[in-house]
Amino acid sequence: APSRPVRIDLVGVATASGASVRGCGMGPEALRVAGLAEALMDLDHAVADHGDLRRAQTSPSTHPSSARMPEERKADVLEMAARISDAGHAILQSGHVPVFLGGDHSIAMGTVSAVARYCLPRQKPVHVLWIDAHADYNTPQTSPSGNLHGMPLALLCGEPGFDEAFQGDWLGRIDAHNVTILGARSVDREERRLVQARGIEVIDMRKIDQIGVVAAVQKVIDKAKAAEAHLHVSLDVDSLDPAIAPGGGTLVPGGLSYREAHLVMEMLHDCGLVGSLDVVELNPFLDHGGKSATLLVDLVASLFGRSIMGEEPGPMEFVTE
Ligand code: 5AB
Ligand code: MN
Ligand code: MN
Ligand code: MN
Repeated sequence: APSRPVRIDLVGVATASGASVRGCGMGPEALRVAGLAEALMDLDHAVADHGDLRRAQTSPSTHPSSARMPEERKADVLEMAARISDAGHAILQSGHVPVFLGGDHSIAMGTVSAVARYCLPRQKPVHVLWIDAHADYNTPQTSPSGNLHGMPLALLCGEPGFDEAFQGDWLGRIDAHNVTILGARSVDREERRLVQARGIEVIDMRKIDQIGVVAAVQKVIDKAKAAEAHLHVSLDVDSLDPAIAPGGGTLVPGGLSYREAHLVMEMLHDCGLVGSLDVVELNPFLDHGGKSATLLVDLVASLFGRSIMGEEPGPMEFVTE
């Protein structure tokens, strides 16, 4: 029997302002071309595509990487975060499941704040599963690059060090104890210190090698289940091994394998707690013939109930009420 169908709303965010490598602004379109909506509809879900949020004006750059000024990019990121937050909040209010298509990972400022704005007033705790090669827990002081896609978790957890301009619905909305980072293998020195000080759970690649993804993900699921939480999943393409997902601007060797990644998604589906998703950092300009885009679509399909033998292991209960 098929899983309980839900209504899924796709929101593209065509931006690379949080990154220094350009191209992930094309991510949403590549995911569409790879058949995201069709894959979800094939699982009997209803899908609406809201199109892309994007900057009205694009300024030219002759650089292969973004040559735009950091201050200008920061203003873009913040403006976009506010728009994403409102769009996501409206979707959750309608009882639908938002799936945000990045765009660089700075968009999670807006996506997670949408979830927090919706859930927290309803006494629903928000747990975040951050699947990434990186911790994305830098502040402007600790960041080696200044790129905002390396900072969204710190901002969401209320880390000090962000100036007035960063005021917004995202600031400190998430309790660091409700965050798990899965798949990490590149954490900056100061960033590591902060993550440890705040008690964020990091299931890094070594830990995954040692205990396996099943035990790793089960821990996250058990915790979210006990708290009756809304689980938000933020999937960065660079969590995957570069051999299977070359389409990213910040690749790190030694990532999740094809089956590890699918198993994570299958388990997340079965737990029934996932109520929102980000798919970020896909860079079609660097991808090899749609390889990474196709893999991401298949992973999202697994998260929304695709299974090898079509079995229904239990009721799928999304938490959007
Ligand atoms: B991504 C780095 N830690 O802060 C930094 O791709 C990389 O969203 C951040 O995970 C990578 O610049 C951000 C060196
Ligand atoms: Mn990231
Ligand atoms: Mn990353
Ligand atoms: Mn990246």
